[in-house]
Amino acid sequence: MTNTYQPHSDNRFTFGLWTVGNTGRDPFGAPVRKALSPVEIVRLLAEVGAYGVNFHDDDLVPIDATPAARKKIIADFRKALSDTGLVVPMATTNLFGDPAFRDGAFTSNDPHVRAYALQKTMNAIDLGVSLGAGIYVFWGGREGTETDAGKNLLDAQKWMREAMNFLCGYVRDQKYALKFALEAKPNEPRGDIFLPTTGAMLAFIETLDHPEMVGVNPEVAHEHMAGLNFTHAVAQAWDAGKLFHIDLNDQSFGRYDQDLRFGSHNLKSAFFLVKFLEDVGYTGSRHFDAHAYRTADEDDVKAFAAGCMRTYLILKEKAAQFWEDAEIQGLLAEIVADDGAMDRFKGKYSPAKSKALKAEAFDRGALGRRGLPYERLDQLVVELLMGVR
Ligand code: GCO
Ligand code: MN
Ligand code: MN
Repeated sequence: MTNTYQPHSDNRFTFGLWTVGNTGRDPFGAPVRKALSPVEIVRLLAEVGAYGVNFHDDDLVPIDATPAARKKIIADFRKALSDTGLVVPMATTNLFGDPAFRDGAFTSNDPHVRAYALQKTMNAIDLGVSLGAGIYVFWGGREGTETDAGKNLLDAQKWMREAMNFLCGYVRDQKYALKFALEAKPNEPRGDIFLPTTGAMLAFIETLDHPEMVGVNPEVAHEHMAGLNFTHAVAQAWDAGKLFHIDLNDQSFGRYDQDLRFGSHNLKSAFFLVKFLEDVGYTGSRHFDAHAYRTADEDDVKAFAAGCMRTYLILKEKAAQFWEDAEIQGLLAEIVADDGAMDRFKGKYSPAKSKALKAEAFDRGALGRRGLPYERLDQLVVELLMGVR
């Protein structure tokens, strides 16, 4: 057992420039913290022990930067990366901030906006790849509607598919070793965002020309905003071989998009999530897409970032303890007990199996009388998390 919980590069802990760089501006109030430059953010992340830094094109290079300014910003950023050893595992496009995207980017009703969105993304892909990104995230914050009176929903699906196919074509043409990760969110900033859940994204991916290049980037807050179990969504993505990236944060169910420090709100869900990722051996980035409370000053922002990683590592230790706890394991063994009698019906269909299964006599009453000690098991997990085991 360790009590240091020091982040290590193996943990693949990453943050976006926009996360620790968040100035606390919200719909009701002005910024409360000074804007940090990308170089300052890289230094801050190195100080707290992060492995990598991700960015939107516009986080790094302002959308209206001159070519000379762009060159200098990128050179300074590169130097900060090499000074600190931080890497850039993921990049993404801001397709939501500029007024041009007020009706969406790839699904805007305006063909000029759709074409501009493709151009902006190709440029941002070039930038991301030049800085080492292997994963490219797509979060379509403005892809959606407030009213369904003005947008043909089938056109929107088609435009989204055409955009992904076009950009996969571009990446292949450039011979970039880059994979796409699609991030679902049910709403905010649009009233309803298209493809609102990780499950919807997984189904959409199968309709693309190159589904093997495209996976998902599920985010805790986004499934919780939809009232869903995040770990179940992650498990489905993992089962499909599509968990290319993950956005960790926290969120109170039924609230506005909060982006809270990882594990700060639903500690038990965070535990089951970390346990799942560690159990299956997920090796991708553990990206914290969160920001500090608006009350935070710069020191508190560091505490926020360190807290995300520390909580993850503590929960990882708890997950290992779960597997070592004899009482928990005893109950689990009882719950999943298998006497082997049903082995002859398992697996692939065959006519003989179906015939035998139809002829089998089941004692339905006995099946229904069997209780399961989930209460006892769950209490043990709760006590494990409370630190008394
Ligand atoms: C949000 C999203 C974004 C994306 C980011 C990367 O709710 O605003 O989570 O933070 O993750 O744009 O694509
Ligand atoms: Mn989010
Ligand atoms: Mn996100």
